[in-house]
Amino acid sequence: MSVVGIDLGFLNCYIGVARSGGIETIANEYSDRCTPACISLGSKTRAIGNAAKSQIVTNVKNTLHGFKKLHGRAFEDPYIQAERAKLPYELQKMPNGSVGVKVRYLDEERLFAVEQITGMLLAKLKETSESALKKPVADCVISVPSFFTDAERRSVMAAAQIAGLNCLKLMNETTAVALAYGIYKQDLPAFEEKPRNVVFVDMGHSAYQVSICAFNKGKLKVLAATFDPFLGGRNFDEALVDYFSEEFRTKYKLNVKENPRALLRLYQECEKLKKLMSANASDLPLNIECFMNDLDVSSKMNRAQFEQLCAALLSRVEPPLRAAMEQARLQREDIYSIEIVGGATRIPAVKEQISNFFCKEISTTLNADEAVARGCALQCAILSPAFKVREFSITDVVPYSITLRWKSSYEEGTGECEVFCKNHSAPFSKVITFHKKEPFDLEAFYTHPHEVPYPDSRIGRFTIQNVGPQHDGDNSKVKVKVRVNIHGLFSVANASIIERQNIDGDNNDAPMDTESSSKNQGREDELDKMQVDQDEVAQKSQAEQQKNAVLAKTKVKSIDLPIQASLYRQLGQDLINCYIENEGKMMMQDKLEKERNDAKNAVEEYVYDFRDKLCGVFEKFITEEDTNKLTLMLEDTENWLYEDGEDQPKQVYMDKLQELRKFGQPIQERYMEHEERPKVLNELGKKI
Ligand code: ATP
Ligand code: K
Ligand code: MG
Repeated sequence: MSVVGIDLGFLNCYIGVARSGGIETIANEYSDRCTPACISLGSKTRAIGNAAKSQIVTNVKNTLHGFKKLHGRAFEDPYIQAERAKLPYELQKMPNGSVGVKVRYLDEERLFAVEQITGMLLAKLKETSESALKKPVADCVISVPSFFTDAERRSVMAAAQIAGLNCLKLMNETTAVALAYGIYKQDLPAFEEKPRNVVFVDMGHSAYQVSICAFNKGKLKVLAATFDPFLGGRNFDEALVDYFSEEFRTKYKLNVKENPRALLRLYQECEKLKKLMSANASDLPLNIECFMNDLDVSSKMNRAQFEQLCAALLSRVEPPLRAAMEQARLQREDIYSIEIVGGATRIPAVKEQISNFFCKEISTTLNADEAVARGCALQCAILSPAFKVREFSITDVVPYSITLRWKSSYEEGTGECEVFCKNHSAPFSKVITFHKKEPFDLEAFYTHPHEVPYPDSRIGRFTIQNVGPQHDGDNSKVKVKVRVNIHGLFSVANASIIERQNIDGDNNDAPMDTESSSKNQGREDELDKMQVDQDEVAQKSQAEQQKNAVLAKTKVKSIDLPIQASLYRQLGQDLINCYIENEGKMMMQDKLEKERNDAKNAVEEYVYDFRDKLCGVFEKFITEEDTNKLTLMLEDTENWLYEDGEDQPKQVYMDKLQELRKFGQPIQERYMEHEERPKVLNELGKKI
């Protein structure tokens, strides 16, 4: 079984794998360990990753990038509408209200859901892993930003399913980094000692995330996770693009923003310039040939100007750091080190902001590009039963507080209760007891909508079914288990009704309710008890309850209740299955197209090789007349490849190759025979 971790970046994806020797990141077919999050749809095939990136400027409307944060959102979402105005390809509303892209693919107009797009990317990463590991890959851990809401997480899960991946865990990016940091540290404080507090900062292309983790030997606990979901390298690129567009407007009378190709090229050049400015403080040139209207443009900038231009962005570095320290209730002197990752933390002014805030040097010992993928691979190794890895326990946090609301059955209005506070440990389960006579609804939502970078605070509605009064007409006691699971997803995991029965009734060994004696005191409270148990503990306490059964006066039976869940922006499994089928078809199409191209290339190669040999090694084995005839035939074939033979079915190329071989083969044989003869004679000579 293979163990794979995927950093699903906004711009750059990496794959970590666990092998017996440790964790490594693997390279794709371009010997590149970074696979661009880019997909280009063509009239015959899809290009994914590096091959797609090179088509951003040439196939503007059908080359997709920057789609990571289109997940789990409604088309009308203000974020989506803002992105839509800037993206060079067309976003469109899906029938279910979520986000899709409209492209031309296989010479037809097609609409793809964002889950399908990310599914294509993940399928590519799966394929890259499989060819590196030389075995099938399904189990994996995929990274997501710590600020992703349930809807966004579920949407990424659907994409994984479409790609044929079995995602064992959606792992928060900064937590993956923390694991990559901690697992090999030999000198972490012992279990009972004061933990080592480390700050992790990740600024990528699209987002900025901070977390503070407490480490002890064999464990890490996230204390706080904060973020600016809208601050990343792309914002710095945008500042440069705006600046130069304005300059080119006055200097060259060009309207860059109206020309998508020119704008994309300017983005690419500005990103390069930004990176150069990280290494060099002096004036650096920006030159673009044939930029617009056959005009070459040029300008320059230095680091000081850049920092001035980006002052507003740079001022956004500190607040999440401050918030994280406040939420973790730590002072600067409690921090052991500050570890930074993510491409945009290479900007000197960003680093400076961070180190100034902590009054401390920052550490860059982690691999800034690969730490997330490595952490995910480590997590996958820990979760995989097939892999031996050092024990390491990871406790993450709930990013936003979650509240449950229910309709009260005995009074007007509703009741509600916060079930998870911000930064609460996760994964985690809690049991809540209700007293109800009839089925009831629980609505889960984010308590403080303004804290959530998402316009809708709904998580889902859970209907607890089959609830009725007890035999005596009293309210029934219903236990509901709410949970934030390993992926960071909230759910009502199960519900059961506790039925009291007269002890003289039937005589089975149903467990008895030890709490029944105190039942009458808490009666008016519908929600009388919230048990707070970590998962394992919860299971144990249930077992203990059963053991204690004899103590009670009444007998109780616990019956599981069906729960009908309707999750906000959830894709139905039918739709996902349909996407899975479609992905399979597209993969098949890509495979056939590749085979067709390979067959065509084989003809071309044969032509070149044959021609070389005709006036080389074959010369002695063929008459001049035949040489001329064959040369002509090769020339015809070459011309055919560029004209009528440009675009033919695979079989046509195979037949063509066969035909050429009919002429080539006899000459090749004569030649080989000649080559072998001296060797054979030599061998014979030795024997004699
Ligand atoms: P996200 O984490 O938002 O999903 P990502 O993981 O794809 O995005 P990274 O690969 O961490 O992003 O970082 C890419 C960003 O880092 C780009 O904006 C890139 O221009 C920037 N970057 C990379 N190297 C440098 C550098 N030397 N100086 C400045 N910026 C850099
Ligand atoms: K990345
Ligand atoms: Mg990243």
